[in-house]
Amino acid sequence: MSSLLKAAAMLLLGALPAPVVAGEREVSAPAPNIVLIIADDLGYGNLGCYGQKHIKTPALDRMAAGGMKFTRFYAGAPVCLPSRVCLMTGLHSGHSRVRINGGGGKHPPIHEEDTTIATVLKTAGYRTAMTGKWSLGDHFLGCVHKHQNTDGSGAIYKHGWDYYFGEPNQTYNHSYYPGQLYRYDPHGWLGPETEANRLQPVPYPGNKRKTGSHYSHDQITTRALAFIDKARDKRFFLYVPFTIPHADFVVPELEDYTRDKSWSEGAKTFASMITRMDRDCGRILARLKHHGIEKNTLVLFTSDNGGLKNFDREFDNNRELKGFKGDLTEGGLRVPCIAFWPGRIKAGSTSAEPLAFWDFMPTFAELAEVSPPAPVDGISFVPTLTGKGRQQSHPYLFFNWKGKSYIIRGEGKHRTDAEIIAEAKTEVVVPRFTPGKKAE
Ligand SMILES: [Ca+2]
Repeated sequence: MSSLLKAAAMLLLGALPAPVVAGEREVSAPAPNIVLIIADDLGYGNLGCYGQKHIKTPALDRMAAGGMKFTRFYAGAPVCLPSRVCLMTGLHSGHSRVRINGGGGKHPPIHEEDTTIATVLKTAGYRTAMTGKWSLGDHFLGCVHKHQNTDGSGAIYKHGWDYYFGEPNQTYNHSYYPGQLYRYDPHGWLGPETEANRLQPVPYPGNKRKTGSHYSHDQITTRALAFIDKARDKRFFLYVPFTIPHADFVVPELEDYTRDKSWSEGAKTFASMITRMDRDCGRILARLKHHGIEKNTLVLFTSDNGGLKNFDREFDNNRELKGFKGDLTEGGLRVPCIAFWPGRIKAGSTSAEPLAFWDFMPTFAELAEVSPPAPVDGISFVPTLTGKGRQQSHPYLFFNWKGKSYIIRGEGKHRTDAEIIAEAKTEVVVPRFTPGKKAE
């Protein structure tokens, strides 16, 4: 009897068919929501769960205790913009199209033909939202800065986002009391509908760059939480690129535990910024639990590049790792990464699998049951997260920055540096993503 006839017969008999029929393919769990939080310039040693002795990070420590901590996880590059391009496209910096950072308020945008994680997840039916530092394009219709009020290739609406709140320009993010942030909400989920191809300024006339009434990090957090409230009964991808602890070093109030320390005001501020961000990560996790969706939500926390030289004397930002942000070294590239998914990820587990920013794309595509774009440099680390299936390992991790290459060797056959560099820097043609169900 065919399964259809069997089901019809069971319905006629008033019996409910069992959800999984023995001998047939197991029905997989529904695709989870995904929340990806990244800090800006947070070092490998800046969290308690990674050995930090002074800065208090209880929420992220709890997240690690209830989830998985990665000890060999790498950003895409040692600075913000090229690292985030790797994250968004699944390509390492030998293949990604934007490998420089820019500066002075001018930054090269992601290309229009680059496919982002948001675009891929949107094709799988996810609602996609970003609150924070985009960095991958600062020319948008609606921006108050004249040179930015144009329609550039990095415009958010061209890269799969349903909702945005923040400041797209990388440099302007580093003011914590900006004159305005921007919202993009064409569906009107968190306020009046905006136009579909432009940002709408949210002015803060009381803000004077380093002082003011509206601390940008708090504004970003508020929208992230509001989006969870709004999207809780839908499948969603929430990307929260926080701006902490990048300079300026400014915080509304110092944390109590810093007050009696002999640290400089700057160090007290730096520690207080990280603790503030930690608390807000805890609020995001609490909000998921409050809505009863934490067991169907994968939350990841990481940082966009290695830790800073600032306040290293007080806080040993990168522990024993050599170098800092901007360096093509372990200290410039290795970052904390924590994954939390109750019931699916074993609590208190640790993974030393070498993984990198370009692995998010194929991991999220697998969870969403769609194909990642091709070609892609990343590998899915779903087997590591869930403990099911065989984890493929990278033969090497490749980084290119300012004309120099850095190779981290993994498993597999021996290759010389020259062979790896030749392979990793071979130009690839990246076609537009064509959505499709994952092959059986
Ligand atoms: Ca950064």
